[in-house]
Amino acid sequence: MAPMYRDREEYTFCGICNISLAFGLAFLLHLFVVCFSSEVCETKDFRISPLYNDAKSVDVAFLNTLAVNKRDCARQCFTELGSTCIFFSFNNRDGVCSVYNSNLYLFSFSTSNGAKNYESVPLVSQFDCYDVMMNGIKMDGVYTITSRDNSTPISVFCEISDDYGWLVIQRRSNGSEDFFRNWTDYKDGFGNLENEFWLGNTIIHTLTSQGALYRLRVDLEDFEGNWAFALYDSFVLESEDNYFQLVLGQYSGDAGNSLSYHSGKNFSTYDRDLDGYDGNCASSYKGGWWYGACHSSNLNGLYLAGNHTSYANGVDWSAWRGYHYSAKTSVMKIGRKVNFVP
Ligand SMILES: [Ca+2]
Repeated sequence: MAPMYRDREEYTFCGICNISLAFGLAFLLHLFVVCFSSEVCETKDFRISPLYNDAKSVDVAFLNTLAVNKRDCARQCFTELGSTCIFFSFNNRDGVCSVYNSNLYLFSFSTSNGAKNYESVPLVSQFDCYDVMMNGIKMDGVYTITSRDNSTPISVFCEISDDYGWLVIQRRSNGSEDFFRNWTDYKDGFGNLENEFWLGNTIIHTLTSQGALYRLRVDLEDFEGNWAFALYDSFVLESEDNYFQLVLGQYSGDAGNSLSYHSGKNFSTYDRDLDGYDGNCASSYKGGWWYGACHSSNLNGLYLAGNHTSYANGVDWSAWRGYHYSAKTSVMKIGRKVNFVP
């Protein structure tokens, strides 16, 4: 049985002409009417579409009609399209119901006019790890998602729980990867998604600018096996034109807040000094980060494995273990903000 997600609704309609079954039976029995006389039922999961806050290209509906409520709209979608009904939009104010059979990544709907959009699960296109989870995936691992802007397939590592999916943008766990890298490496990403990596500033920018809102969670582990976390209730990485500037929301957690200082700061690397300091923070502290003058956290610093005598150049989170302790594990991950009222 499929898990029940909080924003997921099951619709079952009987007496629908299931196209493949109808033609199959019609061929065998030479009776097209069997499609309507047999009790053919169609069941599908739909979820309210969380993504389409902005209005870009709007696809042409298969049918625009009127419905008394969303269930009636769903019924009309099933009646018209059968199993190819994958999306419907219903506006409570004027009763306008639009039904679609196109690929989801073509859609971009405004919800400002009061319409709510429902998409079938599994999704035709998954835009992040929340979608991967919604499609029924239950294991952590590398999955392919599709960016909404240019439809480019992207491999990402998803951490999946029962009702949530995090997309990992950074992992340190054993020091196998060199993180003292140049602007281009941080821009394009490096490392191994199953091990240590930086996903890449361009991809992170693309993900956080595709119309959905994201949170950032930072998980830290010391060499005694203690974990701490920091959660930021919004997270955006600006474009390269804006120097991959970090924009963070409110902090919560038990690791201490060592990232808000970096909100509004440019990304800097040793070969691209965009920090707010006379010297070169990236060179001094051996990482790529949103340095100011210079930092309160340095999770892309040297993997110094615990206590270090050098100052502030390790995988440091100052509010947690100060400037002389380099974490065993650091995981930075983004998750879509989900707040559905179907
Ligand atoms: Ca500088």
